[in-house]
This record gives sequence, C-alpha cells and structure tokens, in this order.
Amino acid sequence: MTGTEFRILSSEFITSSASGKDIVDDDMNQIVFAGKSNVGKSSLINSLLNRKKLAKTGNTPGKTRLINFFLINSSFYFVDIPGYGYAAVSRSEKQKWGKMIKIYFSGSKNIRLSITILDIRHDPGEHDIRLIGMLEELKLPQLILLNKKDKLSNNELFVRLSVFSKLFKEYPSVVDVLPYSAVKHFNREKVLEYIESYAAGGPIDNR
Ligand SMILES: Nc1nc2c(ncn2[C@@H]2O[C@H](COP(=O)(O)OP(=O)(O)OP(=O)(O)O)[C@@H](O)[C@H]2O)c(=O)[nH]1
Ligand SMILES: [Mg+2]
Repeated sequence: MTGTEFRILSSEFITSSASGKDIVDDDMNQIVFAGKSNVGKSSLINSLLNRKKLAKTGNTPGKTRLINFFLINSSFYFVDIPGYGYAAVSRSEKQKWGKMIKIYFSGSKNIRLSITILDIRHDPGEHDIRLIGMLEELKLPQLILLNKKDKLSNNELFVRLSVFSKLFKEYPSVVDVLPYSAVKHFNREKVLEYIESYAAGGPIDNR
C-alpha cells in the first residue's frame, strides 16, 4: 500500500447487459464479481462500497439476472455477474446464462481482476470449478473470496481454510484465497487493497 489509504469516494449504477457483450464503450478497467447464486456477490459489492442497497440482494436465488455495471470513483467499474447454478430455473435459461457469462469474460478487454466468490461452508461445485478453470484459461487474475465466514466457529474456520488452501495451488491465476464476511465486513480493507492495485493496472497480455 502507498501512504494514502484507498477510499471509495463515489459509486453509481450505470447500466445492465443481458447479452454479455461489452456495452460500456470506454477504456475504464473492470473488476468482476462472479460466483454461484446466493453466495453473496451483491452483498459483497455493497459491503466494499459501504452502501446498503446499491446492488440488489435477497433470499431468493437469482436476484441478479443481468450483468450490472457500477462506476467507482469515476474511474473503474465493479461488474456484478448473475449467479449460476440456481436450481429453480429452466435448462434453457441456465444455458443462456452460461453463454452470457462466457461471452462477457472472453470478449471484454478491460477486465483486470475477477473476485470469484465461494461459500466458505461448502466445497466448490461443478459450476464453480468450471468458472475458475475458464478464468485460468483466459489468464485472468482471480481473487477467491470464501464468503459467509461469520457462519463458522473458529474451529470450523480453521478446518475449512486448510481444505481451501490445498484446492487452488495449481491455478497460477489465483492471486489469493481469503475468508470474507459481507455481514461483518471481515477482510474489507485487504480486499480493497487488491482492488486498488488491479483497478490501476494496465491491459493483461493474455491473447
Ligand atoms: N451470514 C451471511 N449472510 C450473507 C453474507 N453475504 C450474503 N449473505 C446473505 O446471502 C443471501 C444472498 O446474498 P446476495 O448478495 O443477494 O447473493 P448473490 O450472490 O448476489 O445472489 P444472486 O444475485 O442470486 O446471484 C442474502 O440473504 C444475504 O443477506 C455473509 O457474509 N454472511
Ligand atoms: Mg446478486
């Protein structure tokens, strides 16, 4: 970290995309939030921004259905991706989401970091592994956050962290694996440090 502390000065909703095509036609860097439905992507965005309701959250999985772009400090975007693996949607809807996510990740030149979110209580599922593998193939740096840490006791946390630390050793794209709590804002400062450095970064040479 540099001497001056990184601060969120402003955050505003800009637009949504249903197709996955890059609809923000500018050169600003993007920090993406991706993960299974209900894992807490939108809650995490609100926690980092110190906003209660900017990104819509809820108990009903599938709350976020479009790719949402939020402009931060007038200089880079947070991108909230709809959650995959929501059981109650039809197969064709799931395929549509999968396609949208793939189009977005492979077509957007300004993504600097994916904040890939898992539930700390559960081992990654098939969809999680597929996402993490796709980011690895695209050589996009990813920070894995193990959300809902507040649901575990210290003993349980110790066990879960040792499980996760082994899981991602073979992925060079994984820059760190950290527990998080969107409710308690646990590790907020540390995640903001990563965001500061990646949001200021230049293009990734991966194509
Ligand atoms: N205890 C606890 N609950 C959380 C945490 N983060 C999110 N939640 C809860 O989990 C539920 C889902 O949160 P969302 O932020 O809407 O999840 P999402 O990943 O954006 O879900 P989709 O938009 O459906 O993909 C809500 O009821 C949140 O209050 C956390 O760190 N701890
Ligand atoms: Mg959401």
